[in-house]
Amino acid sequence: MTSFGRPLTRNEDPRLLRGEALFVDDVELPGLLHAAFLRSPHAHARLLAIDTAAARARPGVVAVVTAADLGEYWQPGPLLVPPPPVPGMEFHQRCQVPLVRDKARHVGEPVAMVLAESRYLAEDAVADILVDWESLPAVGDLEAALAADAPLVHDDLTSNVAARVHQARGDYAAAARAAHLVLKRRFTYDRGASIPMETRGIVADWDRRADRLTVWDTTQAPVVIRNGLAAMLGLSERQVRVVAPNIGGGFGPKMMMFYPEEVLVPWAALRLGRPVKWIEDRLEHFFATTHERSQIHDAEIALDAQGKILGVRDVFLHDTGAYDPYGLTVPLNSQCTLLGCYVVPAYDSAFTAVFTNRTLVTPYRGAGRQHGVFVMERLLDLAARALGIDRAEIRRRNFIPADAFPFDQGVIYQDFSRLSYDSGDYEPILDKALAAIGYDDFLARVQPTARAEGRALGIGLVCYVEGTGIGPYEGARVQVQGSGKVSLATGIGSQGQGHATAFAQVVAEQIGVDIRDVEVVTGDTDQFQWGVGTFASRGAVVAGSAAHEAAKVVRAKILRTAAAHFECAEADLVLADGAVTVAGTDRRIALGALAGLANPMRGAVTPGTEPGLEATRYFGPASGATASGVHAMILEIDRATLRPTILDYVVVHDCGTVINPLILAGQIHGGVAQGIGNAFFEKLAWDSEGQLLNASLADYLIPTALDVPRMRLEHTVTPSPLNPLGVKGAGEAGAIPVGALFAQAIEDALGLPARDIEIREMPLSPSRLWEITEGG
Ligand code: MCN
Repeated sequence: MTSFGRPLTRNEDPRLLRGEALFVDDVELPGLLHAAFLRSPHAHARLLAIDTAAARARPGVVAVVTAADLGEYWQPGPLLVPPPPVPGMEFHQRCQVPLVRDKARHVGEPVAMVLAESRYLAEDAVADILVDWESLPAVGDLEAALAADAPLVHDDLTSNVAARVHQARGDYAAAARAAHLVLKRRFTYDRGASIPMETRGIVADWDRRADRLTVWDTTQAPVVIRNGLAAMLGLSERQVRVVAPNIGGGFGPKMMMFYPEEVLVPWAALRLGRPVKWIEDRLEHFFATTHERSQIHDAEIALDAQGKILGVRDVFLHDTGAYDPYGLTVPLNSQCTLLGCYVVPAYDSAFTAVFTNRTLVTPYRGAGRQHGVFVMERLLDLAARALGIDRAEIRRRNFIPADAFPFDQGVIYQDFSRLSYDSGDYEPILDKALAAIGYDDFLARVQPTARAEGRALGIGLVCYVEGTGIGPYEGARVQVQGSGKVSLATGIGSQGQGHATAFAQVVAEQIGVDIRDVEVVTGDTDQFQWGVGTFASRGAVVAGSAAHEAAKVVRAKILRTAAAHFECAEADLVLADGAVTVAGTDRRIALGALAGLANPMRGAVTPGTEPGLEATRYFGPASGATASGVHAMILEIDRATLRPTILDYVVVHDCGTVINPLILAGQIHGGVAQGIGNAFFEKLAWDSEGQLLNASLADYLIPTALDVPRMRLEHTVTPSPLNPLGVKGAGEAGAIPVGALFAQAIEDALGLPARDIEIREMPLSPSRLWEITEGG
């Protein structure tokens, strides 16, 4: 029976559950040194002098490294994502240096690295380092950063503007003039952190006999790290092996290539000839691992009297933090995703990315899409309220019709192509969601009854698209081994997405083996040489398709080899259960034995043939696949404490063909949990000087299992025509719409329309909600 599409439990779980899986911190090597970092306590300060003598003198300390010690290796990191090809755009690239030499630009920026026999000694020695700082006024606030007299984060620029991008199509001014209603509002979405269970970590080992550097790294992009490290350290790519073993969550920030520690730890291992380990502690994680979200939007929507959108205008600020190595991925995603599931005849959107003295901003699950969805869905909610149209109905009236795909949105997207939705059908998704949550019954019966009892119950429903599966490419090698097991290697890494199972299902589908007999290797550059990384929900689409293509070639080789062996036609063969059988006979050969036949001592290589049952294939999609969905929620607000309790939560999701529904459900559940955190718990609090005030899990609250409701998940399937599996990605969908959903459901629960109070900011908290609703 085929395994593709079945909810199989994960191949990787037994080892993980038994605690036997290798994580970076499990790597122990003889002679291991431990690194600890002195980090800037200031958001903005000039480094006048640094005295490391006491630290160096401490017993057990092997080296103390400052910017001066790095010599030619003291270079800003590479620009990871170049600016998009939008005509007239402005972009100032400022990448982070490995150690502060002249000026620190955010709290937590590395200043010195101590290498010692233990982490304890290294930490003690960090405390011995004396730095003479000249503290400078800092830019800790997004809007203040643009004031004429704002301190400059980068002295060589004339302002804190990092980029300006304007994309427009249609005539918004004319749309607004013709409109029955023009609604203009300000929306804010504040900063959050991704908080993976495992923080970042690196172990580097220079093997002088083999002339090779091995780096275990919690990265989402092992091949890119391998190539970059080779270039930065003056080694060939062959000399560097990067292994991203099991990783306890990445969510985007582990895609940041390169963090200073990612260069410094391998550099130290090479320099000292001893292996070096650094594991980020949770405090460091708050300051030194990238954040996301903070934007301020001034948006307006123009509609006719029936609620048809005539145009949208959006002008927004995006906080990029102190450096912008990741280019404009996040604000560009916000700009594009705002268009959502809707026909927007005129769109005019301009953003300014702004340097601040805060931790860098790079993609975190959703990668800017939350903001776009929040702004658009809120505009529609408020417009529906003003026009007296039902919330579901106003969305339905504006959906892109099912026969309009592929649908050109006319804006430049994250992958620098023009954003085009490959396929979709939004009305059935909405209908399923309305039915599942009991929308009509809730409004007609449940809510009035609850209100009569003094209870504040509200319903929300939010539509969204998720751009997934962008290129440029991934590759896969499939090989039948002599043991009969099938191996699959790809260049991407896994951080918990279940690739070892889902990709095994893709391969097993072609080769007719049990998925437990498919050994999937991801994240080891010695196993697969090329690849880009796990981000933008592209694993299933891009690496999955490469695995499919490679497995198809292997299947053909299997049948060809078996036909020659049995001296029969390929059409007479059945490939199943790890063996090839001549149909209707007992003539059978196991795949392992066939692999031996395909790779004999003699005669395998004749002109035009190659030995072995193996193949390598690459897949690069023409453009991304657009998944879509509706989340609907019923919640109750405790009137005394303003704490919400989610009573029901429905997700209807279309990610094309589903490889493994169980994994998919896990992806959605995890995403929603993170979305709930972003919406109602998690907010990084800063003072105006760029100091982070809640850098601990006691102060920065993340949702617990008790805060995450049971979810009901349903699917529709609109296959993508852009890849052979028909799949679309699903990794970020859970997180994207939750903020907008909370805002709508809370307004509904508190009966806010009547009181003319609007929720236009994320994240919320009971106290913030009290301020909004009570005017505190
Ligand atoms: N899948 C499926 N059928 C589909 C689509 C996906 O069965 N139609 C399965 C895939 O085979 C894969 C999983 O769902 O096993 C996620 O696939 P995909 O949507 O392609 O996402 P990626 O593999 O590219 O993973 C990246 C994505 C992103 S962008 C973030 S952020 C995120 C996420 O995955 N980070 C995660 N989910 C995460 N899950 C865990 N546990 N940890 C993270 O860091």
